[in-house]
Amino acid sequence: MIPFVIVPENTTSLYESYQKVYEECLEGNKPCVLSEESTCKWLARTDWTYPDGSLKFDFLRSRFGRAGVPVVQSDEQSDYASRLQVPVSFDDYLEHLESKRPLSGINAPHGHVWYLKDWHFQRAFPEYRAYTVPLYFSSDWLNEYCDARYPYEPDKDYRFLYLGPKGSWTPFHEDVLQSFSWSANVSGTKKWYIFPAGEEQKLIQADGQLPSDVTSVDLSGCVHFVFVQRPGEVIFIPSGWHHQVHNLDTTLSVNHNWINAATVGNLWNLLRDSLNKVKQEIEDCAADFVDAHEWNRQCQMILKADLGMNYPEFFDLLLFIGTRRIQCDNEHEQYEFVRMKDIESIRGTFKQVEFSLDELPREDGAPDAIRKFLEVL
Ligand SMILES: O=C(O)CCC(=O)C(=O)O
Ligand SMILES: [Fe+2]
Repeated sequence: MIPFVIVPENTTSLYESYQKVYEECLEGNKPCVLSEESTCKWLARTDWTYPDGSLKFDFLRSRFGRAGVPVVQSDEQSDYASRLQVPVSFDDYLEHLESKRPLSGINAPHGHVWYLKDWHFQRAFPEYRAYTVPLYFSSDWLNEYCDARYPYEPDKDYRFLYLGPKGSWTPFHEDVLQSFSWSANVSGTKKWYIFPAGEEQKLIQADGQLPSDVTSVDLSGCVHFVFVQRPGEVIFIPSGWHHQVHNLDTTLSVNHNWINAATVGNLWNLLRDSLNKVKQEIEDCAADFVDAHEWNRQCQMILKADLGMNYPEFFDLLLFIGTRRIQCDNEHEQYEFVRMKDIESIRGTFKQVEFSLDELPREDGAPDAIRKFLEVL
């Protein structure tokens, strides 16, 4: 039995149901699924699919065909991170999906399965409002921050579109930065294998690595859920929960990663643990640095390369969101309970980080900004 909550979005009191889902699923870090009604009005569903749910290839081609998209080979068991992303045109990819002919311009044997992954569709077509973020997942510090800091960079957000044929799949992994993710099927069906945070430890192999394909290992001693996600449904994956995903037919989905007050503690723990590992790894070269500040700067550079975020960026994100919430100039103003949670969790995190501020590079202004911020609160 899968302990998923199916949440109808249109309850009589949206505010009450938002608060309930926020507490049970986001703070409780438990998965849930939103029913098909939560996406049925999306342009992505009305414009892109026929009443039988299949994709309107001609519409997609005429509207978005000239865009470049990233595809990966998806038929081999290979390390997730080391898969090579190949840029192709969306036109060529659609042609390949529809005709089953090899992907044009790519020198790969016939029959290879190509999966279009991590396309920053909203950045590519900002004027086309393909979908709206479900209310329950709207407190999103990460994309709010990216939009303000990097509004014109095509890849600097955490909003993605996926499209793959039957048989394409995503190996076993957890999402970046201890983030939450939601994933909505615009068309098609996905089979999910989902593991509560920490449960993946039971699957560590003799080589110290996690398996990339959990369908080929014995899962009997390991708590996990298998869920088949139908067209239109939205699945919520909690922070730190490993998962593996298979497309059971041609499937187009949109997916966001995000962090907020409910995950920020996990992210801070991840940053701290990862920085300690970086320091241990390069301990031998510590003497090569002129002073502690040069050493700290190098450690933060490696942290950024490893995780995609480091301390200065994390503090900048918190200061940005915290300032906005205090000034109250954000679009979720009516949801006062989330605003209060945001302020409280940022204050709590800054209280903890006060002791790590001397690990920042000298020129970083965060320590003063954080101290000032704590004075205001
Ligand atoms: O749909 C997929 O292939 C992967 C989706 C995923 O990993 C996610 O939404 O976090
Ligand atoms: Fe994922």
